[in-house]
Amino acid sequence: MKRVITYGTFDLLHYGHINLLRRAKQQGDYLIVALSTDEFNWKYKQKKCFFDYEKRKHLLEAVRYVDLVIPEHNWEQKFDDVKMYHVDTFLIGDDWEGKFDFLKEYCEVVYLPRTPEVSTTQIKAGIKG
Ligand code: C2G
Repeated sequence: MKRVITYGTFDLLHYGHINLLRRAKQQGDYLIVALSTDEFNWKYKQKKCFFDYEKRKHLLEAVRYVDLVIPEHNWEQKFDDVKMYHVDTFLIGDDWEGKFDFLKEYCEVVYLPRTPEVSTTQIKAGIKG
């Protein structure tokens, strides 16, 4: 069984996220999503989420491509996650191109093109009008 892991905030889940998750699942048989906690988002990514962690987790668990959702508490946990979950492939959007190449000694590292025309920031701006 080929195990894939990806990381993210996935706030205001949209079709760009779904495109990523669909392609991630195509890379293997089992997809783990490490979902950024509210604390991690605020402290390290300066992101204030519209939906809190539990709501974002609930949404992701309803996505057919996702097999397991775990919390992302910090930048450093990727090493441990890859080992603990016997991950074969780490995958993320190419806005992170090159940033996680240090994982290459532990697993395959894949950067996929983002869906260019949609973003959570843009959706939030639209909500504000
Ligand atoms: N994404 C995408 N297309 C978009 C928006 C997002 O393909 N239009 C992808 C991103 O490249 C990422 C995933 O969807 O792979 C989740 O995006 P974010 O929630 O913005 O994740 P981010 O804040 O970049 O967190 O440790 C890594 C970080 O947790 C990644």
